[in-house]
This record gives sequence, structure tokens and C-alpha cells, in this order.
Amino acid sequence: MKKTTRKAPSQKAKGRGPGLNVSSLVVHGENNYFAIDPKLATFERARFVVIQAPFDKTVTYGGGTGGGPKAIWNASQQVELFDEITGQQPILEHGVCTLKPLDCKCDGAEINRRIHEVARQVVEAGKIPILVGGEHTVSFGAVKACWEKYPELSVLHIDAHSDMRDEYHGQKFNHATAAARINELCPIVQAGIRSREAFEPGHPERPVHCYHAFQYRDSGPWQDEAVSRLTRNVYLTVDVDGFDPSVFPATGTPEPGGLSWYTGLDLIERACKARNVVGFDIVEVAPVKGSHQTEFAAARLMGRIIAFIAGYCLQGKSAV
Ligand SMILES: [Mn+2]
Repeated sequence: MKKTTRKAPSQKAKGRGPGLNVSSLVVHGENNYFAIDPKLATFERARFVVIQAPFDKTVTYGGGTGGGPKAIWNASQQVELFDEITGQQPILEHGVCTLKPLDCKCDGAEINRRIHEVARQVVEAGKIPILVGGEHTVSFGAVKACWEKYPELSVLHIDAHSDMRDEYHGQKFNHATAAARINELCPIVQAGIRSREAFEPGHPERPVHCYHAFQYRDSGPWQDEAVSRLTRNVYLTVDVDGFDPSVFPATGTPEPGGLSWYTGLDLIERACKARNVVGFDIVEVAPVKGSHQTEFAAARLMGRIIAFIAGYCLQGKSAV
């Protein structure tokens, strides 16, 4: 069933500077992610909250990730809400609230401060933040909010690139330093990696386990081993270039030979089954004219992850 495509929500930025209040950012009416009944998309009702961060400042190769949130929103209007893997309609059951895009006219440190401020209100309300980039630089603010709320947080990081540089082009908050910043807070398990430096030790007390794509590209026991290295509470960050470019072609730095759609989904499903996933992001979608493939796959991925979290993490597992 094809739903009617609706007009895009205002991309006008809101809430500059301190005092970003979630209630002032909520998209009212029908212009929400997945085009659901507005009654299911209020902040009070929804269990999932979409934070849009069209930040595109530090990308050094192909840019365009600033258009990601709007393109994924548009694609989400066409996504079926029945999830055939879990047999549920989790988006309707749990509700998804959409927040207006954050003002991204700032540097990487400041956008992470803004994202942290908003994500903190989301997790404090017992909800699951879904951060949509923008470039990978934006993940840190959401990870930090989850890390403050949930002890023993670790991060499952799907990416072609290890992003473990301490700084890049003189910047601490850069798309190439995303995992290094996260590793200052949390241990990390990486999958899909096929572009990295020779020596990336990670923090001595917060290990970084790297599952290279050349060795771990198909579903198998390695996925359970990877999940076993995660702590009880998990934040999932998905740079779409961790998947093969045949799945997500429109991204800034595509690398051949990534995870297939189902291998990636298997890994995420196993993580949701065995651990408590408390938030996630989808970053580095850089839409191109003439193809909707990448943003549609990203909207689909968002729906799938919502289904896995709803099916495994919101049912009976405590979030502490
Ligand atoms: Mn990447």
C-alpha cells in the first residue's frame, strides 16, 4: 500500500543556544516520520523520538549529508508499517515522535552539545532516541546522554571506517574521529570495517574490538561473539557505509565490500536479543538526485531497528 506523500516539515532551525527544550521541537500534525497518526507521535505517547541533525561540516570527500534527515523523512512516508520479521507493527504500537531539525550552523563541538541536551531529555523521559545525521560527528552527543543514564554502556559501531583518529584536520569533533570520542566514554565493538590506520589501540580500559569486513562479511558465529563483547546496555551507531554500497550507494565515502543487508540486520537483531539497546543513530546518508535507494533503505533500516528494540528490549528486560 502506497501512502500519500505529504509536504516536508519546516526545515527552519529552532532553539539556538542554551535552553533547547524538547517540547518546543516536537513536530505536530501529520508531517512526522512514517506518516503516523499524530496522536501516536506526541512526545508523551511515543516510546521512540527522532532527533534530526543535518550537520555536514567536516566531511572531506563527498559531502551532502546535510540532506540526509529530510530525504530519510520523505522515504519513511512510503515504508510499510508491518514488520514481517517480528510479525508486529511496532511503530504503531509504541509510537514515534519527530523533533524538528536542530540548528546545525555551528562547529562539531557545539552540535554535539545541542544533541546531548536534547537526547538527555529524551532518555530521562525513558524513551529511545533515534538520531538521524548528518555526518558521523553527531553521534557523540547522543552516546553521552545514554552513557549518563545507563551504566555499563557500550557501543556497537557499524561502519566501513574505524573513525579512531584522535583528531583530523585539527578538529577533535570530525567525522573521522567519531569513534575516538565515543571511546573516551565507552568500549566499542566495530563491524564492517575496511578502512583504518595500522595502529589503533583504543583506550586501555575501554577496549575496541574490530571485526573486519574481509573476514566477517557473512552471518555466522562471529556475530554472537561480537555481541558477547558488548556490555548490558548498548548504543548502536550505524554509518550506512558499513553496509555494502549496493545497499547504501549514496554516502560520502563508499567503500567496496561491506556487510550485506541481511548480515547487518542479523548482527543488529542478535544485539537486541542479547542486550538492552537504549538508543541508535543512522548517519552519513548523502542523497543524490535521481535515486531514492539510499534514503529508502535508511528509512527501512530505522523501521527494522525499531522492530528489534520493540520486540526484544522493551519486553521484560529492565533498562538499568
Ligand atoms: Mn564511514
